[in-house]
Amino acid sequence: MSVLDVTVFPHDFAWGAATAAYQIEGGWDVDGRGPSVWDTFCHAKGGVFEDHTGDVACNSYQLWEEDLKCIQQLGLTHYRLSISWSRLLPDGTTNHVNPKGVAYYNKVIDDLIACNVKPMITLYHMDLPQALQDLGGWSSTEIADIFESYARFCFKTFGDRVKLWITLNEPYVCAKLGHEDGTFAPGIKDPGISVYLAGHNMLRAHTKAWHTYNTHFRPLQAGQVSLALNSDWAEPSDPGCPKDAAATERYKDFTLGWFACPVFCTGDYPESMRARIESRSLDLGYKQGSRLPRFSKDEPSPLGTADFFALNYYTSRKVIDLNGGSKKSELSFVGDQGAEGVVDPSWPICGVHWLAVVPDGLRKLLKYIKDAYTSLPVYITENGFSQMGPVQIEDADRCRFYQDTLQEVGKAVSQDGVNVKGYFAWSLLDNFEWSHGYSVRFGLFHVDFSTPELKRTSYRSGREYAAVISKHRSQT
Ligand code: PNW
Repeated sequence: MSVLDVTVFPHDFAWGAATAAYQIEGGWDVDGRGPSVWDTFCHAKGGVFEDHTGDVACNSYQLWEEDLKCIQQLGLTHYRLSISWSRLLPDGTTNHVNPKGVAYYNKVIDDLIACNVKPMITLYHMDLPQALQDLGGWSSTEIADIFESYARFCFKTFGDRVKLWITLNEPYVCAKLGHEDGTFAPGIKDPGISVYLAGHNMLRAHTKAWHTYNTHFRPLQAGQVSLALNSDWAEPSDPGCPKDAAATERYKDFTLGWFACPVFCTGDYPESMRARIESRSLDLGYKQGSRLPRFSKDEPSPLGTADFFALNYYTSRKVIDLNGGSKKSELSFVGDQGAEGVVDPSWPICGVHWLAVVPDGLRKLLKYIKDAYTSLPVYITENGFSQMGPVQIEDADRCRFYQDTLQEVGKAVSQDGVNVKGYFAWSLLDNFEWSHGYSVRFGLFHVDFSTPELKRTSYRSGREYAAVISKHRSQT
């Protein structure tokens, strides 16, 4: 990656890679871990490519030290990992703490710090304890307080060493794929209803956890807490068409704004969501009150509950207006949105079908976040490129992708004045890619899933990322 000008990145820039517990840990039923919704979803069969499961995954529960070697080989300054809630608290509540779970994460955190790598910890990355799903999961009101207790436990146990926290990863994906489309655990298909309830309770849970940290832990621990929001960059399919332009604004509101507006702007959902969901509920004869819940005056507001902006960016979309189409009369999230995102035929697709490679979309999105939402520092908490089919250790396309993307991030910093504090590649390792199982590889390190050793081997992109990091660290 010789052409990349690394001097544009601030001297304390966080160079990271990210993973998530269910996608790498394995050890699903050992040492007192309770099941999560993804264990149930995978074991039920039919929802995941060739019925793959995370039972073993990269076996990072036992092979953590191999992961640490990869982290050191890359020269990362930061590593983003998630805690398996049900490994720590097998039934999801602090009534039962699993000491082996506590010991595992203590070791990971201590090892990272001993190697001068700062941990960024995600409390929830799609893997709700099954015991809590049995109580209604994210659709139940009580989940927010249960999450707050879990977060408090983690802050108390690990917060002396962990200074960067993400409460929830991608509430959009968890709510939409898990409760509307049913393609992610817990596999609920309840179009147009559960999606908003789940999203709402996630925001309530995040809000409570942030306040707990702010009041009880920040004074002593001095860390920062946010939630990781995913968003595509979106532009009108036909830039001259006012309907497409309006649809694009709705698309952004329903994706990023759904969570960013309550936290960074107004304390409530975007106006467009309120208006659309309410009027469509009336039109479609839905009588059980608003499908988009209201924030109660008796609870703290989500407004101001993030200390930085955490962005997961993968791809971009061209948006077409859907108001005249078949979705008009359908009770669904996409019908409410009245917009559909499509892939521009000129964009290359990498691996998974939804992942069009559009590095400059990240620069545009960063500028949009600064202009529309907040001037708080931004961490890009996920961004990556997938491979399908035959393994290519010499992954020239992925190398080009990281080079182009980091160049765009550099422009956002130097030309657009966006305060980008760090970049986390998704992912450190090839891992369990949710409904695609192991058929899609996002790693900087290849994992050989065909042998029990699960050997990690650096892709060329891993070596090039290491070179960028080392160059930046030697120049600044
Ligand atoms: C993110 N989609 O999820 C997650 O945070 C990671 O766990 C995941 O491995 C990564 O992106 C790559 O997919 C997404 O279907 C999962 O649009 C699915 C989608 C988007 C993001």
